[in-house]
Amino acid sequence: MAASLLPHQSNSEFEETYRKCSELMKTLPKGKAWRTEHVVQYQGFWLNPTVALKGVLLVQDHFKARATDIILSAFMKCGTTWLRSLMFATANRYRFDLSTHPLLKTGPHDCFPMLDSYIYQGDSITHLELLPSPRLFASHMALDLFPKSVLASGCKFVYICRDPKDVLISKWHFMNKLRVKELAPLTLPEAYELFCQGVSEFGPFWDHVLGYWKASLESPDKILFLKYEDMKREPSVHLKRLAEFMGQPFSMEEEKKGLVEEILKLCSFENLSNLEVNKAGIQHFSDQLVIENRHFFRKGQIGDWENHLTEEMKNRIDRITKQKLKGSGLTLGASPLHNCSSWE
Ligand code: PAP
Repeated sequence: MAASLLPHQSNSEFEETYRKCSELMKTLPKGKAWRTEHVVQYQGFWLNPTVALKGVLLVQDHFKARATDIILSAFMKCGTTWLRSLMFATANRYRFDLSTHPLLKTGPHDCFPMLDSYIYQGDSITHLELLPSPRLFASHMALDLFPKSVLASGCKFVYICRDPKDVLISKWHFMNKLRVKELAPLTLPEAYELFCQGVSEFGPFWDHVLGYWKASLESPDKILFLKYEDMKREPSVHLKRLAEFMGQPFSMEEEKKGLVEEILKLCSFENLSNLEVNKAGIQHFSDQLVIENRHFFRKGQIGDWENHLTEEMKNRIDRITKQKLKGSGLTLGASPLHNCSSWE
């Protein structure tokens, strides 16, 4: 729907939230940030004060979830771009032909909004409310940061996590590309130390993962917990699980026609990263945050940490992971295979 057809959204009802945000910024504990100077700790999680904190508060105060919403959630650099494409292509497979698919022209980031960064842009709350059901959103928010009303709405979450060592390396590369010019680049030892201490935008990483993991055990029909490594190793197995969870399982006929493989090919790193829109396009999150699409595609591999971390660094992250996840039943990295024939 064209923006001009939308009713005018007055910002007055959000003024209270903006005022709260300014007040909070002055009082919340501060930590060193990866992209900007500092992050603030809000309800246990580290957030950029001008972008993410504002988004989280607006979601908490104003977002009205619907039972039919599906929110793709992840800590940074765990596979949002990939999952976004897969979910969009799966949900809309009856509408679009794969050869002229909108993903080929608009790229993954414009196919559905990142809730927490979109919500504070202009008339976005009105836009969100006018979107037809079922709505798809992406988010980096920890589950505990969502208001109770979202969970009570009966909406679904798809969560993707990844080996924290690869997350650290991916995030370190990404944040240095976006780092404000006035600051010297963040060195890997600095990023590593901050990551281990949990001081990392939207983190601590382990708390983020555990929140969704525990909720997925309690409500498996509402929260689908996926791992990047499993998706890489057995993509068709997990795409079929995803489609089923979304309430749109692939039929035998679709499977026989090879639709699962075609969607995987459309959304593959190789295909997406070579599209013009992903080489030259940009995302305008705010006046302070404009990201070139190409930065969302780096290597798309498992285990790149081996090229960067020493044995000692690796061991410390593995120790923290073991300690934090103890008793949860969760292990990070690849799970046992479902189907050996689908190894890449
Ligand atoms: P975000 O947190 O900024 O949204 P996100 O998309 O979650 O980023 O993660 C980016 C990572 O996914 C990058 O990993 P790398 O730095 O280790 O390479 C990126 O390359 C990878 N990625 C992007 N698209 C795909 C894809 N289609 N398949 C597999 N991996 C992908």
